[in-house]
Amino acid sequence: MKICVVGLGYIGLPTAAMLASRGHEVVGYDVNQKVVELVNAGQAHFQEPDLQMLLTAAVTTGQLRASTEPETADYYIIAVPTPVRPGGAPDMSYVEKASAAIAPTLKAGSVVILESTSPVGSTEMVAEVLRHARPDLTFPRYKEEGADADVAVCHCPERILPGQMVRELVQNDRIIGGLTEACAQKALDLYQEFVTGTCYVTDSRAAELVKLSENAFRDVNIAFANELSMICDKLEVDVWAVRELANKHPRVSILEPGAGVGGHCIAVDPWFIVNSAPEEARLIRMARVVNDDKPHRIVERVTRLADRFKNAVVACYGVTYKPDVDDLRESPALEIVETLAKADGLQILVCEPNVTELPAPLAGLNNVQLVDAGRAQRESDIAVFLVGHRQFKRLDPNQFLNKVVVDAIGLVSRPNARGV
Ligand code: SAJ
Repeated sequence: MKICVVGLGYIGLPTAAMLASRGHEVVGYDVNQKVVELVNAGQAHFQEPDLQMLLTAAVTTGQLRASTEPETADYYIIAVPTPVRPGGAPDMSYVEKASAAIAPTLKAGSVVILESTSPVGSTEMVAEVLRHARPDLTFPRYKEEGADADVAVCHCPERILPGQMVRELVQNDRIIGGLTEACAQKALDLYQEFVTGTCYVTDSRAAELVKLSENAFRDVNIAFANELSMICDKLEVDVWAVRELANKHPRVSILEPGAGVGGHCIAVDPWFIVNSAPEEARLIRMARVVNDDKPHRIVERVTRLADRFKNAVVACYGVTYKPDVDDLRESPALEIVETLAKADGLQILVCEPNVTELPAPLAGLNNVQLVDAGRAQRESDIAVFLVGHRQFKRLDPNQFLNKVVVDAIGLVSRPNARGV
């Protein structure tokens, strides 16, 4: 089978390498020349466990190559960004451009699969763009079964967790949403080859909303935990004790409060639901507001505590969007550190084992330094724990007994509940 993967980013690159490792001829199409060169040189352009190994094998065996031009294929997998515009509307321009770019290369029998997380109706939009560009071919319409179209169009949303992408690509269950049942069947044939989880077949709109619901569910549940942490701060109760003990109930499972919600998915996708159903999506919208507010609360707390010192030295542990990744996208920890760095009179020590230099918003600020954990501990007045990297979990909590600590992630202050 020949497969054209459109977009060699966080989802497209592991997917392309995986499909190549299963013996398919894969061409990765990306508009970014630098990414194409790196992939052709067998180099991943971001860190992800096992990805480099998979990619090296795929490129050296010649099963995977990258190009700045799309090529005619049996299957097309679109994995391009779907960001949110200020105000909450989705920016579907990358999907539209990707669809327009592949349209001239389609042949009768091609299957086009949208994997990018997208608002309800997007798969129909892709079919519309293709139909407009290729009047010589027939395309399916939503739930219009009957005569087979020349080209099948589906939505099979990606569901892989950064940090575990390669494993989850194979093991996770998949949702296969066809514009028609015949479309879904064709996509199913591809996914069943490499997915060891179950593939569930549904229609494209349901598949779109399933994916959005997964991330909105997580956002709402994290918002509950973050709101609880703010309530606990106000009432001077230890949120970690409350969470631990409430979770002893057989039907309660409170997620972890933290610095806020980051990454390119959970902080973005709920807006697609809110934008499509603004009157109805009240809880989902409020969860976004609560999670977006969390970094401000942490900044307020640190600056209030820093007033006790003259030119306080603040050690910030972690700037990535979550533990054990080097990804800084939409990172609430980075937002917190940046705001503190721009506040008056604070010296900031950044301890982040997953980066080798200060990230862009902090580089060049003369009150900010990237330091190791030892120096951060020795030289700081205030320790602010923002991301629970595995290196930080090995720190001895006793080292921080004589410091002012703001522990957003329960790293050193997490109590053990005593069961008697
Ligand atoms: N977080 C908390 N408390 C928690 C769990 C997470 O504050 O208890 C924070 C993290 O620190 C991070 C953010 O939430 O800032 C999101 O992290 P995450 O690990 O929950 O999820 P992502 O964004 O890395 O990946 C999600 C996953 N979706 C779900 O778990 C429902 C993944 O499976 C999706 O493929 C991915 O979004 C995506 O691409 O949509």
